[in-house]
Amino acid sequence: MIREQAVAESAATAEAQDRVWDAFRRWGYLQANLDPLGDLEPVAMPELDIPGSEAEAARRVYCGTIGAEFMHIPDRERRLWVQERMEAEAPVPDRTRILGLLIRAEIFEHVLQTRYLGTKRYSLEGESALLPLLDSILSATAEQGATKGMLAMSHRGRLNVMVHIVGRAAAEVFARFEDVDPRSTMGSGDVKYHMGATGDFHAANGRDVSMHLVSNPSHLEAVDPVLMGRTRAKQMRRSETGRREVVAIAMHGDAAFAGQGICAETLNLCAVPGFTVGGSVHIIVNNLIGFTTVPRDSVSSRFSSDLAKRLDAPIFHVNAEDPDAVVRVGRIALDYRYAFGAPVFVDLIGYRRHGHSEVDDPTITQPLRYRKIEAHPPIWQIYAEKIGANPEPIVQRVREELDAAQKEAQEIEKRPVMRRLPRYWGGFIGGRYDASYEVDTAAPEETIAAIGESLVTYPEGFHIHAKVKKLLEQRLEMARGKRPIDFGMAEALAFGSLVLQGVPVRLTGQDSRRGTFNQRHAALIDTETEEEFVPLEHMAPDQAWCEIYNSPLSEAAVLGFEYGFSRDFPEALVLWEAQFGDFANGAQIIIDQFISASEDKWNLLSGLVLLLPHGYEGQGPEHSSARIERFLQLAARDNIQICQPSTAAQYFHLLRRQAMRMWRKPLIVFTPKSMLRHPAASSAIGDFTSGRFRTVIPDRGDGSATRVLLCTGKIGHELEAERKRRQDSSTAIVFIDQMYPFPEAELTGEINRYANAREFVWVQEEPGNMGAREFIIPQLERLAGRSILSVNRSESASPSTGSSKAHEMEQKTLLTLAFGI
Ligand SMILES: Cc1ncc(C[n+]2csc(CCOP(=O)(O)OP(=O)(O)O)c2C)c(N)n1
Repeated sequence: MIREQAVAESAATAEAQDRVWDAFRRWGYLQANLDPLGDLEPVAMPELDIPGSEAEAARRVYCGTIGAEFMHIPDRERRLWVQERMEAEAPVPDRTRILGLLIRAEIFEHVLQTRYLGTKRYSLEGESALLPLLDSILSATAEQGATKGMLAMSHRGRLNVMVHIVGRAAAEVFARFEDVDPRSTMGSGDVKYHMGATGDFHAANGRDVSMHLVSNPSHLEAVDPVLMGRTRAKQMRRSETGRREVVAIAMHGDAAFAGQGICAETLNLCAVPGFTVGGSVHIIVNNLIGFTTVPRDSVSSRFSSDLAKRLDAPIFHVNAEDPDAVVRVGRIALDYRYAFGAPVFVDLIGYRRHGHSEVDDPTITQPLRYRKIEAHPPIWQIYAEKIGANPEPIVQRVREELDAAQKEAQEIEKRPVMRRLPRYWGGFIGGRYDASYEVDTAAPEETIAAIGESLVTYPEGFHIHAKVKKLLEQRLEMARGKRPIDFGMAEALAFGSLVLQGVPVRLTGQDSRRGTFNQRHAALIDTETEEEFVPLEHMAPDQAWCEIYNSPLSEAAVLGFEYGFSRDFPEALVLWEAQFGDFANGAQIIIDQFISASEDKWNLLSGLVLLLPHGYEGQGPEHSSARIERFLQLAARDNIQICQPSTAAQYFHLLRRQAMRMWRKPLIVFTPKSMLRHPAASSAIGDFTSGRFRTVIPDRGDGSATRVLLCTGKIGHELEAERKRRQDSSTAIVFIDQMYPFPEAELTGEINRYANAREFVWVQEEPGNMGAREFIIPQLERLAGRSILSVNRSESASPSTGSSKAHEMEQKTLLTLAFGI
């Protein structure tokens, strides 16, 4: 009886103890000592006002300099994992290594400050524990078998990280402060704190991890999805071992992480099959300020990391002035990534010693905080004292090393440092277009027939949807030359022929597996089981891979991801599809900052394809225009290609050309909607088995036309129908299927055929302030040596009318004017 009572009592005690610990596991981070300057005050938590030794023990674990947020994770196994690591005894770190890194971080900044007074470097001081943190994470990755660390970060501490983590020579970084010979860089290059860097990290266990810091624009956080896409591509290059070998580490500013929507979009990719990288490590370099703005004005919750709570991921807040805790958290975070293949967050809370850049005076906006900071010793001094080390010899040695590097920098040639591309870029080039790059893109008839057969083949017993079955039967007839080939089939033939040739294909976009316009059906769905079968993955045993994924409902992150992927898979055809071309402007930063400018700024190439459904069909202002005008405005020095294939065969050749040429340039394709199945845009099989992509489709007439209509896309087919209706034999219609690089020779040849022409007219569906007009008319006038008339919708603030009746009237008027101004 007494024994039973004792058992019951001890069970009750254990339960009570558990309740105490659970309270701290759940809420302890809100009372943790996280801010070196004490501005982030503990939250009053009645739940934690618990007396007793058990509470004291729990408080020591959860309210010290680490605040762990993990009780929101639904998976018990993950919670227990974090709990065990937090409640285990803290391992003793290599304090000499930590002190060395802290000193290096700050002396590096001091040398820059004294030698290059007045230039911006975005000092890491106040957050120099970032170096031991990265060191701890990367040393752990080396132990876990990683060979490649992919880093992304913004301005803060970037030069420091380049030298001490990525392994760039300090002299090279200093040389960039000496600036470059302006004649070597006119019109191109970028500032030093945006450039990428490649090198080796020397892990604590003696192994090297090859490092890459991704080039990024000033637009904060825009690089995040690019990092993920690049990581995924590098992982895929290593097949099964990829996830273990390549790790993505993203650093964020606290204000930027809370404020920029692309962070949410990118985080949402983390567990989606087509986009996962097996867990990324995120560090918020949290100095509790963004330029001049304090957290009160930049985030609506307590921590800027709160966005991360949308994921089932742990968040470790850590006081940057306790480097032992910082490196401990780094190790836990990295091990978590490997244990669960899932993302993890470290919120490194420190301060910013100087202004936003070193030319800003922070005492104007935060006088009190900066008074505190001025009186506050640097982290390395506090740490040296804490561990009883004499830092002076190390300080001296580091200073001498950096002084020597600075002298060396003056000897380094003052040319802009452009990135060297990895080996797999060996067979590809950028630069200006040259006609010699063209290749044959036709496919033999037997190949078309064989692809056709595979495209309509599915496993026995597969229950196919009746509508899809009919479509497949039609496709088989197309492949056998019994029916004209439409856009959907042309694309499947392009993909199929490429994978058979060994060229991998990756296409993502919203609803891309079926196709927004019900045109693709890349995946067949069993009507009884919903099992999926992708014929393009089963063409031949030795084919290349083919991945077609539905993406989350994001433009910026998904396009950024695909841009990143294309950067590390140049031999693949990588495509991103917008649901409607209009939505591409949600990814405008990626288009402006990466796709159109990365070769110019960073010497980085990409063969990414954007498929943008475009055309005026009466569906209103939001479903009409992919904004041709904007892409044309971005075009210069052959940086991108801008095309609108007018037929299915043209689309087929364009896609194959993109993959098969050695010239790697982003390709913007305005794709059709209603014309997808239109007979006028369908092509005979002979156009696939011979020919190439034609930049200009000349009129079929003999050149006697007196009126020449020049256009691009759907309107051309409507003009042809109108000409037929009018039985007009004096009007020629010329399609410009490639607007950029401008097909100068082809158009000159075509224009010169019309010696009798009284008028040349540019016809477009778009309003006068949109479409290709502004770009193309001056070019045409230059070639024709005369003025070119224009037919277009009236100038407008929005792309189109919302009324389909009004649309029809406008379209009719366009056609009438085209034939008879
Ligand atoms: C998208 C974007 N908007 C505005 C800016 C201008 N800007 C540069 S740094 C900065 C503050 C960043 O603060 P935080 O993210 O906390 O990083 P910190 O500089 O404090 O390390 C701002 C607003 C920018 N670079 N990018």
